[in-house]
Amino acid sequence: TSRLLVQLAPKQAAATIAYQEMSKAQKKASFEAYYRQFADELVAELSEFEMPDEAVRYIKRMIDYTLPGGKMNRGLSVITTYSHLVGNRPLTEDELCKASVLGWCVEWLQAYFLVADDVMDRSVTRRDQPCWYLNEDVGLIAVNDSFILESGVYRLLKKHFEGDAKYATYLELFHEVSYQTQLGQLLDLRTSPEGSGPTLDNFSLHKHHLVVKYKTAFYSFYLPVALGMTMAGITDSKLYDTARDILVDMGVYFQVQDDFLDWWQDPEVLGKVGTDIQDNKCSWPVVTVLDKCSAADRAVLEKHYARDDPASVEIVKNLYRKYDVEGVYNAYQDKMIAQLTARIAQVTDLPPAIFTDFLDKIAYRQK
Ligand code: DMA
Ligand code: MG
Ligand code: MG
Ligand code: MG
Repeated sequence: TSRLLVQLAPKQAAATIAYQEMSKAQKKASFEAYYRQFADELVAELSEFEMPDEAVRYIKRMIDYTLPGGKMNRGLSVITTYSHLVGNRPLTEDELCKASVLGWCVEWLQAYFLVADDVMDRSVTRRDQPCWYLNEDVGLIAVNDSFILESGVYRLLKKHFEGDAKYATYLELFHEVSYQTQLGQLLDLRTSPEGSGPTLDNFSLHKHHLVVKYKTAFYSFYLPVALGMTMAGITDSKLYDTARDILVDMGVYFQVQDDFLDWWQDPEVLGKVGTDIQDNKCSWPVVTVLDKCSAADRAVLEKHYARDDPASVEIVKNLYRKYDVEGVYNAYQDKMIAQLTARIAQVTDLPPAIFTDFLDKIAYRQK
């Protein structure tokens, strides 16, 4: 082995990347360049599965439609985490490639959830374009497409990590958080049954917390960091507990932002049209109002929430204004950021920058 190391050393030394010194735009460009490589790998191996040209073209179109164009916070956080854990020394090309595979696997997982989520939520736009299922030749085929996106995670992991001592841990992490997310989506959808009219009695801040913890926090926040930790060779479960505690709460904050922006933000800025009011969602603005509104206003909500009618939606939004959901939200953000910052400052067994970097990406976000 020592002879092998000597042979490899010059090549690796020549190909090191000072990741922390790269600008935000450079990090994004590097990550995006890997997208083309990984997407092409998945498309190329379809010939081994006897897929006719038409099917290959469809899958290529589907992944190119559903994967790029997001903020890529989740994927990029895998690389940032790893980089902090190795002391911010320059990464070798091999390390950057591996961390980028894991990052893109998180983005593939996210695309899988979003394609299915948009069907179930009957959403209209996502990342500034019509939702995938709304393409004329797609429709409910999008359900199977979401499964193909999920398989992309495992194809990429197999291709790049089969035989690696950490392969099973990576698989385990993706399986675990996928199940948590699916359970969260179940709670989200069962709390908002379709065609039932409002189900306000099912809604509460407590219920909201449970839904968003499961549907969003684990896969969006814990997963990327846990992957970076695994790649860096961390095995102590206590460290994963420390990370999970902070990141799950950061994820809850992130989904409260998503719920608030759903009604408050201009769809042009957000890249998607909000549907939570029409969809009878147990979303943060409505539980915030329910928590403090009069019986008369609760009756107004009973009448107008969950109606696919612009006049009813406007009445609900007026109640959000009446009960100053925006002010409550601003105070909530300040409180969450202060609390998370204080907790991060207490972390001694992991580099706190892992968490501050992630928090900086989402604090006071507008989209
Ligand atoms: C997002 O919930 C959760 C998952 C697992 C996709 P959401 O429906 O509020 O997301 P969006 O607002 O992006 O449709
Ligand atoms: Mg949705
Ligand atoms: Mg949803
Ligand atoms: Mg939403």
